[in-house]
Amino acid sequence: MSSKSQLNLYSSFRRNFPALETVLLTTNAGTFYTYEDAEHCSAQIANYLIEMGLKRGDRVSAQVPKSPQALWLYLAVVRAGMVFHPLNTAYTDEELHFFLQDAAPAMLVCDSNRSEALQALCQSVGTPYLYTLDADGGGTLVQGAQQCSVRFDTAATNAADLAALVYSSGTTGRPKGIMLSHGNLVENISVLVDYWGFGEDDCLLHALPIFHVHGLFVAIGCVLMSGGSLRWLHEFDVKTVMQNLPYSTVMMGVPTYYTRLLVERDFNVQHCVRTRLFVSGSAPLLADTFVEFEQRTGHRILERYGMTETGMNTSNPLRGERRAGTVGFPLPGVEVRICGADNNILEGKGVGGLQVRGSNVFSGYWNMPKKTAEDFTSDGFFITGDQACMDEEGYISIVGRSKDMVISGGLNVYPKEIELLIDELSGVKESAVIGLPDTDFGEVVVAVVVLVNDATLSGEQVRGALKARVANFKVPKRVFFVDELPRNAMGKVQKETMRKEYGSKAT
Ligand code: MLC
Ligand code: AMP
Repeated sequence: MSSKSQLNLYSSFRRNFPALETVLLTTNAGTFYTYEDAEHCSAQIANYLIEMGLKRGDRVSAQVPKSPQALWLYLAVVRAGMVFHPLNTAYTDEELHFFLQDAAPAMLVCDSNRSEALQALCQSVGTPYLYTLDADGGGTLVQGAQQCSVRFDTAATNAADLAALVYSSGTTGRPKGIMLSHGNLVENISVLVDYWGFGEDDCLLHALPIFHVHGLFVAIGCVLMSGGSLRWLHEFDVKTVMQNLPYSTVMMGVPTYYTRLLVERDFNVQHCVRTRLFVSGSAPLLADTFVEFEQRTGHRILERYGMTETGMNTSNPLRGERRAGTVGFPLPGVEVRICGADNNILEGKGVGGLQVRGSNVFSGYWNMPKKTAEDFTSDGFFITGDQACMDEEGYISIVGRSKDMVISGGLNVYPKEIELLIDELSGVKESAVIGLPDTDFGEVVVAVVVLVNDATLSGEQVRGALKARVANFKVPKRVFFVDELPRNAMGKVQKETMRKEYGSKAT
């Protein structure tokens, strides 16, 4: 596919829609929405955005609770050739301030209960429009769009045009906007539909948030690209998942979803009577979880590996052997190589940095050409920052990270961002943030803090100060106070030493 070829993600979905009266989505309350609802409601919102004067390429930022209407908004933005910018609902006003300033959207859509606070924020950063969309689908956006036509000619975008801007934090503490094109998304989703055997008979249990690649592009994408349906839960609640699983053929989740299911003593094979496939990703799935899940249900969880920057890169096979502790093979069209420190290709021997190349890989970071250049090799491979190895049969395992990052319940936390905030607190000399193993979240964020002489500060005070500034999942679950941080001869803080020391004390 050339970057100039005409392509729109929505049009690619639309070509695979079944008869429009077919049910696309059923909520836990039993309300259902058809493909016609998706087509008509997204058309109305797209018309409304254009009526307001928004243009192709404009960013539309959305910090909205999960609802079918939030899905229509995403489809509308893509149809109109605008750029969808999803935001974690846990982000604080301070975090939003950065995102709005950086992405410079033409519109922010938020929950009504946040609109007053965000009105002032929009004014201060110059975001022209603020609309609301609530968990029940109400709010000014849908209300306004209702008078618009249900017909809309999807924009004739090119493969290289941006469809989405998704932020991830960085090792410097400054989040980066990842530019994803229509081509990136169509290519990756089409490959997944084939590789995982999606079809019209599939019903996917959707409990993931829709502000990340996993829930938004992978899970919803596979369904819309194959004409299947969604069992739509507004969050992951284990009891509700168990009630809905018997109606579902596929479930996708982060490892915490599977460990939480296994904690339920009455979760068993009966819940999985219709399910043909369980997919896990976004964080490492422990071999123990894989084994226990198979013992309990007879299903071998299919683990895959991806990133916001690349979509999905590797996957265990649908039909061949799925191996615990591995993320399988490179997906069709994705080139994967493992390289040593001097960028030499390891040819299957030993652990090295994982690099990927393919039309799934993003075009760069928003307004950060220098960072973009740093993260690509001269021959166009993206340096993922993950450490991997490959066994003799070609199965790849992710064994570590060269980037300082914690993944907690499938959400990434960059220690630097939190350390900078802790260091600003009065009485703090310095701090180190690390991830420690946790049976529920996989890893949890923990802070190790050195106070200045005579300062008194409690762990709860540190946590309280952080809660006011960053999303909850980034707030350290524990705070340890020490006289000094362990350092090597070069003065570099030894996080591995701390992980060993505090590993047993964290949970
Ligand atoms: C919530 N909390 C978390 C947390 N989620 N803390 C650490 N890590 C998390 N992931 C906070 C809550 O705010 C609360 O704080 C306390 O921890 C307990 O919350 P909980 O009720 O147990 O959490 P819950 O609401 O059930 O959420 C947990 C979760 C959720 C695992 C269900 O985080 C989730 O759905 N995660 C999926 C994330 C995801 O989609 N990742 C994909 C990224 S895309 P307090 O202070 O109130 O007690 C990607 C690419 C790829 O990575 O390859 O897919
Ligand atoms: P994100 O920035 O949220 O897209 O997270 C991407 C990161 O999640 C990757 O770089 C990996 O470190 C991690 N990741 C995703 N899937 C897996 C997996 N199956 N096993 C281990 N790590 C994973």
